[in-house]
Amino acid sequence: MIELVIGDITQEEVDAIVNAANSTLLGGGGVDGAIHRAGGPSILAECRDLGGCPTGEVKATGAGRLSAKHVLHAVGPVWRGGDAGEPEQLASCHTRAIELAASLGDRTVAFPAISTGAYGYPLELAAPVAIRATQDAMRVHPDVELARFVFRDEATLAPYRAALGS
Ligand code: AR6
Repeated sequence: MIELVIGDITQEEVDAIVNAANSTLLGGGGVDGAIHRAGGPSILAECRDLGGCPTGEVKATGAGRLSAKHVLHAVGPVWRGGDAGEPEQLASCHTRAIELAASLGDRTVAFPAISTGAYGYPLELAAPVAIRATQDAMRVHPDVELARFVFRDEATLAPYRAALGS
C-alpha cells in the first residue's frame, strides 16, 4: 500500500524514515536537517563511519530519538535538465530504500519528496518516477507493506496523487 499525507516526516511512526541526503551523508538543510535535529547526534555519528554514499544509493543508520528503527539515507540526483541519468537515479533511491527496508525487517517506510527541494527536480517529473519505482519494488518485497509519502503541503502532494492515480 502507498499512502500520501501532509505532515512532518520526523513525526512519522514507521519502521524506517527515508532521508533526502547528500553524498557526504554529513547533514544539510531541508528534510535532512530536520531529521538530524529531531533524531539527535547519534545519527550523524553513525553517518561519519559510512564514508559517504553515491547518488542513487541508500545507506542505513539507527534513528536516534525518532520513533523509527532506522533512517535510510538516500542520495537523490541534482536536477541537470533530465538527460544526465536523473530519472534512473531517482528511481534507484526508491528501489534501494525498499530493498534495504526489506533486508532490515522494516515493514513500514516513510519517504519525503526526494530531490524536489534544494536539488531542483521538477515535482511533476519526480512524482511518477518515485511512485512507479516504489510500487515496483514493493511487488518484489511484499514484506514491506506500507510506503507513506510525507509532504509539507498540498501543492507538493498533488503531483504524487496524480501519479498514483494513473
Ligand atoms: N518533512 C517532510 N518533508 C520535508 C520536511 C519535513 N520535515 N522538510 C522539508 N521537506 P530537500 P533534496 C520537504 O531540499 O531536494 C539537503 O541540504 C521539502 O519541502 O530537503 O533532495 C541535503 O543535505 C521538499 O519538498 O531535499 C542535500 O544537500 C522535500 O522535503 C539536499 O538538501 C525535499 O527537499 C537534498 O535536496
